Amino acid sequence: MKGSEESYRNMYTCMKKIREFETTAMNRFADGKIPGFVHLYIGEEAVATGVCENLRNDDFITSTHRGHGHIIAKGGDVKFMMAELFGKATGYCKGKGGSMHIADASKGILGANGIVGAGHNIAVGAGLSIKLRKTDQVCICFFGDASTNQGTFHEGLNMASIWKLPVVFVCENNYYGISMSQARHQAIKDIADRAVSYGIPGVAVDGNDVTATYEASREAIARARKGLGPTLIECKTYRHRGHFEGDPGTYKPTEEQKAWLEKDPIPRFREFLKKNGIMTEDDLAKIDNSVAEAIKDAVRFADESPEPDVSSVVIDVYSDITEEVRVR
Ligand SMILES: Cc1ncc(C[n+]2csc(CCOP(=O)(O)OP(=O)(O)O)c2C)c(N)n1
Ligand SMILES: [Mg+2]
Repeated sequence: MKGSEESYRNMYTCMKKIREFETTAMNRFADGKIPGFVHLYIGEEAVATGVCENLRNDDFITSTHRGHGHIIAKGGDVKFMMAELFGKATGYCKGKGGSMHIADASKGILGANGIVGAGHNIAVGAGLSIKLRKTDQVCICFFGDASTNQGTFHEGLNMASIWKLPVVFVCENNYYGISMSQARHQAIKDIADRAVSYGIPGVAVDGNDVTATYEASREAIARARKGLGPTLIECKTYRHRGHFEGDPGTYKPTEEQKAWLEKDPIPRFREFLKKNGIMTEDDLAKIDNSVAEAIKDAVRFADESPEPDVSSVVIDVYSDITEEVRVR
């Protein structure tokens, strides 16, 4: 047991917060409250949580279409996130971006992203900026298994390795790209092996064990801060839901789903904390309650917020919009 008690507490709270946010989004989507698409992170909480516990506010992350967990773990505000999902004027993108465009530059959150594989080179850009500014910040690039077949993955790792950029590439291998299993979309088992081509360290860890994601990323982040270059970390995990809400996920074998549910990262960490005398059932229940309250507050805030005014429809949508067009 290497982590501090404070880190363990933070990580339990963070995983619960993500789960509560996602379960609420799932229910409100089913009620018809949330327009557009939502891709939930339920089951994968230990990845974003363990990694981001090692970050500072001035570090950066890039995210994906399945971004809620990354954003919460990096300190995103759940009230503004929920309002954005509800399409309200108080949301992160003033209700015009939805789940896949949430960003918060004040916290180094460089954006969720609907384009699979787009984050790799945004992270390389952030890494280059850190290097040129000579700071000891890092950028974490989160991405899925299927995105490692995109050219951007290979281009990104190549540039980051040759320039020794402070980027940690964190692959969330949940074994599926939509309905296509990993075994059908690539001929390798461990995505971490792809690091060899770029002469950088590659490690595969149990992505449902938050202590493992925390430890592996701690080492990679320390390395990056010292100017020793990038690392590829593969976190083996599983999404409990379909690819997006509305996908029944019938392509996932029942036995496979059952086996992964037994490895759910949250009950597992709960047991670990109790068994090692780090937290009691009472401590954990207090966190559960306060997290549930925070998410209820976020829903209340989103529910009570106004819809965006129609006059704002083109504002912040085009980068070269003129003042004249704005006021019309
Ligand atoms: C460039 C591009 N190609 C295809 C898609 C359609 N698409 C959306 S999500 C997805 C699968 C992504 O799988 P993975 O990278 O493993 O992430 P996961 O959904 O499993 O978290 C695809 C193909 C897209 N959004 N962007
Ligand atoms: Mg995947």
